[in-house]
Amino acid sequence: MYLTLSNRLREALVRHIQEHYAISMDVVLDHPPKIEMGEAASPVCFELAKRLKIQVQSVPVLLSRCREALKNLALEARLNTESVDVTLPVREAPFELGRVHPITQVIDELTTIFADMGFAVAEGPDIETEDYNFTKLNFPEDHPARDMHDTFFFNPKPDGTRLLLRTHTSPVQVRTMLSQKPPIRVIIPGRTYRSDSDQTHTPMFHQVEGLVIDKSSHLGHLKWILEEFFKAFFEVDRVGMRFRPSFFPFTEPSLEVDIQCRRDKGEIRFGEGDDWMEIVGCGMVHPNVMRNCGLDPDEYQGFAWGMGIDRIAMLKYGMADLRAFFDADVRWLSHYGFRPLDFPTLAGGLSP
Ligand code: 2NL
Repeated sequence: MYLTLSNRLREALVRHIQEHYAISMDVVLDHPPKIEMGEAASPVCFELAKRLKIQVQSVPVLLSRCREALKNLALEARLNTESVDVTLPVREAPFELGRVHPITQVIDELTTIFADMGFAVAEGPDIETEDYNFTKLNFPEDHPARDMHDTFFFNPKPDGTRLLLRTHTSPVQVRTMLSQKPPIRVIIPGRTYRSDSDQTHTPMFHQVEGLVIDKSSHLGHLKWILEEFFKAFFEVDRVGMRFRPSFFPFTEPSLEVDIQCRRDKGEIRFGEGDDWMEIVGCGMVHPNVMRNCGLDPDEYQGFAWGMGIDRIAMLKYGMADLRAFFDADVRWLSHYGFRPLDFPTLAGGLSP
């Protein structure tokens, strides 16, 4: 073990040892600053102790005294040089400087709204099987969504099956139905992936889907849920809705929902005006999907819906370009981001 001291410290230590332990200063100073205390330490220490004219029981005792002396010196030096100016203004704490991404904020907002209606949040993996992403959801084998051009597939496994990046959050509903007994009331917010890239599409985007399964759940319930959601989310007292027939492989009947809006010089207001905006797809869960997920369609029925989180975030907070969401530009985030402690509550107003 080496004990290496700067001259300044050595002198201070010498002074300190002399004052506190009455050890001759000359001897310590005479000694070279590097003291070896390895295997050959005992003769050195013995010699040192003899020359110091004190009773040193062991090397550790000497070392711990030195260590203590050094600590005291360091503390003294800090106390002499440091000062606290209590009149300075308070600096912003780091958590005040950070910002919550609008996607995270919107997920927090919609989770709060659906939680108030009794929905749980379910999560699942981003990497899925073809079976959970397509087959169990009643996609025919030759459906275009299964195409390499639209979906990110991994290389096939020896048994021929392929993993993929989920193209929607529906596989999580499949997992929920396979593992839970109805009544089921869940929402699934999360990342989804499609091979698509332009001003309104990014290869990774966010979706929230909802699923309700019980003995007699029907489209009337769905209509109420969506209406309450849109009123709470867009913070308006009323909102007109329009249901149009549509098609999805996993629902029957399938519907597309428009909400009433007014487009005014680039600004959009919901719940007024005579324009419509398509915002959500939905329907009654297809009996084939129920069966594929272990539920008897003669005993249970339910509905599901899905919408884009990025899109409703852009609509609510007036952000024009989707691609900026994922550029990780701190300037964008400090402008559009939210303060971390302003989390959404229904009582306090969803958005700050
Ligand atoms: C859209 C449409 C939709 C669903 C998602 C769903 C999930 C299961 C069964 C049945 Cl497990 N349906 N989800 C249903 C209808 C529409 O999303 O346009 N999304 C952006």
